[in-house]
Amino acid sequence: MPQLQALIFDVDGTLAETERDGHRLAFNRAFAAANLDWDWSIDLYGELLEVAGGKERIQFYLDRYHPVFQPPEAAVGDLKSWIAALHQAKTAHYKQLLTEGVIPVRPGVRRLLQEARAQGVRLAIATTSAPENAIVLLETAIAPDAQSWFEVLAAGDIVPAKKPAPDIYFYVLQAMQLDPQACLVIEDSPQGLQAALQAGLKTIVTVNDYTRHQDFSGATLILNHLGEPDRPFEVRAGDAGETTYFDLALANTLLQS
Ligand code: XBP
Ligand code: MG
Repeated sequence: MPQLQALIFDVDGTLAETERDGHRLAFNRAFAAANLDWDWSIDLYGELLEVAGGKERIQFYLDRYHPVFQPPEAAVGDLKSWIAALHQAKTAHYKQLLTEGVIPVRPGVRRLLQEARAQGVRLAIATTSAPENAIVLLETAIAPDAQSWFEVLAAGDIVPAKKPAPDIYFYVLQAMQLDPQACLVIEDSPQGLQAALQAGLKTIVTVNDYTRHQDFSGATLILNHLGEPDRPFEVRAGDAGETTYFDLALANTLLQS
């Protein structure tokens, strides 16, 4: 079995808990600014997370709750471009929220990234979210130069089919010329897990409030978070041995198991 060569990180829910107090609020701010009386509550948003991607999520919401919706008179073009414009406004609100510093990085993430950099383990991002969102999150929540830590930042519409399709992971493997057996993925959602597994990648899941009760069959290890030396993780499924926080030694053991 090969040694670990790369870690591939999902962004939303994995690097930081961005969904409830980040993306959700940004969607609602964009709706209000567009004079729409839509309000995505915490519970409703949990339901809408079934569909990855902001534009796809708006379309899913319309199909389910406003099936006969017509864009306002003034909107130019078809529904798809109207959604794209609304989503662009949402992205601006989201980036503004991030610069306010409301979203902290999850436990263990910065430590693991630093350990990987120190040991020459390559890093990549595979996210459904827009690239600019991922970049601002890296800069604001992790480090001003954190974008440069990642060799590939695969995001948003770079592949046409979003998670649970495996395309974004195939994209990363191709761009970095990596064998999937030499990589580990960190994800937080069943859609992300499915995408990674279909690309032949072993996956560690760190659950969050929205995903803790979901089905993660096929994951190599399921944790509440990556943990820190003074903040042990809880193992939800899988075998972490005696380890209490996720580090490269554990990553290598899991890769070779
Ligand atoms: C999570 C998502 C994203 C965000 C919204 O992506 O589903 O769609 O909720 O992002 P991942 P955009 O966990 O793969 O990072 O509005 O920018 O699409
Ligand atoms: Mg995610």
